[in-house]
Amino acid sequence: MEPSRAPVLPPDHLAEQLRALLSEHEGERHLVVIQDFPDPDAISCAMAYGEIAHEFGITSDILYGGGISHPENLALVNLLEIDLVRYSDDFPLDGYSAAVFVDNQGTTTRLTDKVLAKGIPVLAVIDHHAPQEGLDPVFRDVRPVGAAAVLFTEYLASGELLQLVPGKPRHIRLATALMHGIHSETSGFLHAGETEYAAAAWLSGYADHSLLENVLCVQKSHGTMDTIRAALGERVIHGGLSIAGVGFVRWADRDAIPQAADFLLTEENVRTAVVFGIVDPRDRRESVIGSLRTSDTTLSVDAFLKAALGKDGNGRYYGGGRFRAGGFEIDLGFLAGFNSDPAQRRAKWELFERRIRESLFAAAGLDETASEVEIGTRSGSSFPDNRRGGDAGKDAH
Ligand SMILES: [Mn+2]
Repeated sequence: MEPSRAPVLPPDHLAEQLRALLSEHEGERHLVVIQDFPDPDAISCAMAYGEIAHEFGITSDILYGGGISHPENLALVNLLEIDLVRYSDDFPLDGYSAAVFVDNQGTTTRLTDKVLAKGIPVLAVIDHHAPQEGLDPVFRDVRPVGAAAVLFTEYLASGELLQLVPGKPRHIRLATALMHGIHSETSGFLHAGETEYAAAAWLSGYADHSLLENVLCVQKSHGTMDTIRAALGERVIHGGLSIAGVGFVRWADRDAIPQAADFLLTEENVRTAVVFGIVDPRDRRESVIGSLRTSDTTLSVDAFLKAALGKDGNGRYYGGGRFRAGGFEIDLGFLAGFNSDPAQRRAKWELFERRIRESLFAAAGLDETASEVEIGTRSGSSFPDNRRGGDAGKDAH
C-alpha cells in the first residue's frame, strides 16, 4: 500500500492568484521588507520572493531595519550569496512600485511606517504568525504553518510561479535557504509536522546538503559563550521556569540572548526558559531585550508575555510570541544611555532585572521566594513602578 503523502500545494489557488497579480506588475521594482532582526526563515522567504518575481521581470531589494549578528545567519547570507540591504536614513525609498512583507505583517519591522508614509502600495503579506492588523495588501497568505518558508515552498511546488531546475546554482541556493528556514524555525524539525516534513522532502530534491551543513555548523562566538555562561550563573529556577538576567550585552552579541534561552531549556525539569539583558544599540535607544523558549505545548507564549510585561505608553505590548518562542523589548526611557559609573550601571541593571523577573514569576503564578537564588545585592522594594518607557517593539526572537 502506498503511504499517504501530504500534498505540497497551497490551498485555494493561492499560487494562481499570486501569478495573476505578479503578471499585472511585470517590469516593476519591489521592496521586500523583513523583520528588523532577520532570521533564516525571513531571509529565505525574501530570497524566494526575489526569485519568483524575477520570472515576471520584477526586480526586488530585500530591506531590513535592524541587524544580523547571529553567526548562523551571517553564514547563511554569505554562503548563499544573498543580497540584503540594511536600512539607513539615506536609503532612497523612491522608485519602488510596491512593497511585500514576508515572514512578518509589518509589526516586527520599523520600516512599515516609512513605507506607508512614502505611499508605497503594499502588494502582498505572506506570513505564518498569528494574523495582525495594520496592513491592507492586495494578496494575503497568512497560515499557521511551522515556517513561512513552507508557504514559499508550496508556491514553488505548484509550478505556477517558477519551475525549479535541479542543479541550477540559483535554484540550489534558494532550495537550500528554504530548507534552512524550515529547519531553523522548527528547532531542527523537532517541532515539525506533516506539512513541514512534506515541504522539506520536496526541497531535498533541489537543495545542496553539504552547503546546508556548512551553514549549520558555525561555531559560537566568544560573546555568545560568555552570555551563556552568565545565564548559567544567574539563572533562577522555580516550577519548571528558568529565568536568567545576563546584565549588559554588547550590541554585536544580541543574538546570544535567544541562544542562551535555547541552552537553558535543555536543563532537566526546565520547561520554559527566559533570558534577558540590557543591549545598547548604536542607532536605537538602550533597551532590555529578552527571549523566551518553551517545550510546554500548553503555554500560550504570546498571552503569557503580554500578561507579564504589559504595554508601553503608546499602548503597544512589550512582548509577544508564537508557538514555543517569544521575545520582548523594553525601552529604558529616561534611564537609557551609557553611564561609565559602575555603581550606577549596576543599580540600573538591578532595577530592571528584579522587576522583570518578578513580573514573569508572578504571571506564571509562581512565588519565586521559595527558591530564590541571590544575585548580587538588592535594596528592598523601593523600586518605582515604571513600566512605561516609550517606543518598545516586539519580536519573536
Ligand atoms: Mn518565521
